[in-house]
Amino acid sequence: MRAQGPNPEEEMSFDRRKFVTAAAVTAVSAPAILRVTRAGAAEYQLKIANNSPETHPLTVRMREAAANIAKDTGGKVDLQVFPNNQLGGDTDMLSQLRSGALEFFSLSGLILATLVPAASINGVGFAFPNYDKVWAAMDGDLGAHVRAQIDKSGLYAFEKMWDNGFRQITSSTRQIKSPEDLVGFKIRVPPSPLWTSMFKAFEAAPLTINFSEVYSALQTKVAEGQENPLTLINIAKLYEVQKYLARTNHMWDGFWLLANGKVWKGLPPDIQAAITKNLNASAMAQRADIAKLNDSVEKDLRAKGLEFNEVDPALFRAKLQKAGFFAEWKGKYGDEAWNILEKYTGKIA
Ligand code: X2X
Repeated sequence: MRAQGPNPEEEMSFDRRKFVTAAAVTAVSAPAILRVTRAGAAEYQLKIANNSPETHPLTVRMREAAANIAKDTGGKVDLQVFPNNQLGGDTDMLSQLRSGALEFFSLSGLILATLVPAASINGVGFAFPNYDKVWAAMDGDLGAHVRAQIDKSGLYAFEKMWDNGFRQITSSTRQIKSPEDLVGFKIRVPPSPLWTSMFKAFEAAPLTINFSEVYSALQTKVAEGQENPLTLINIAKLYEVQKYLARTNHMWDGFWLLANGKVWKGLPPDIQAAITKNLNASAMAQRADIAKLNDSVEKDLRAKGLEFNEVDPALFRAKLQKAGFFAEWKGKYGDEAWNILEKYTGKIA
């Protein structure tokens, strides 16, 4: 080491070399996160992507995080935001994340379950009664359990999940008032075994379609209906191609903010700290945004012509129970995980 104080220029280029070498020996597909650029330009150009429109709180708060990360790192990190499936549907973006072509990505735990089976556990039908229980679980032991599994998959998950919401069923053809109305119903579901299993248990006809294709699938009537939280239904303008909305609250769904594991581990600790701090802070703000929107979005959607109806969730839950849905998924997750879930939700089945 030098006897005198380090020259900042030298220090920086030493770090760069070290980083390039580490990336070259560990990464098969050499995630291209480092650009040696002119003085003053960002050292780390990283991409973060999602499936939600520009005005959705998920995107708005990602942009906020990116701006704060640039500020906190003195411009060293340039986190470029690609919202609204600009880089492809969720399935594509997950592949890109795994290969390192994409560095950061928010993904529903249920879809992540195609890679990390434990990650769909929060979506078990009618498990969560309200947000207090959701955040206690996901910020607590249930989230920790899932994150440990994500870690083993070669991805990295930040501590704070982002909200998608409690999901509701929409339809262009018929009102869903009781479980019988779902029989034979052509409903789009996201790519995830839990979703397909649940709507098969309702005797519906689930079609697996990425969100990037949902609007057109509904418009062309390939699918009669879909299910999503109110805020997304509103912001993605699904009311333009749907007539009815049933307040089923059939599951809570949220986004894990994920990083490619090798890319993440290759970043220096101070950069990691700045990214972590700001992504987690923006996640908390994003949850509050959705909570606020939840107060007004129903009125908004009604005004746009969507016809709402309430349902008795007990009837829907009973149908799942009778179909063996809970027993099947308890078996898949295992007793340990199921017990952690029920610690927060109370006895599910
Ligand atoms: O695909 C969906 O429906 C969405 C946007 O809610 C998810 O990300 C799971």
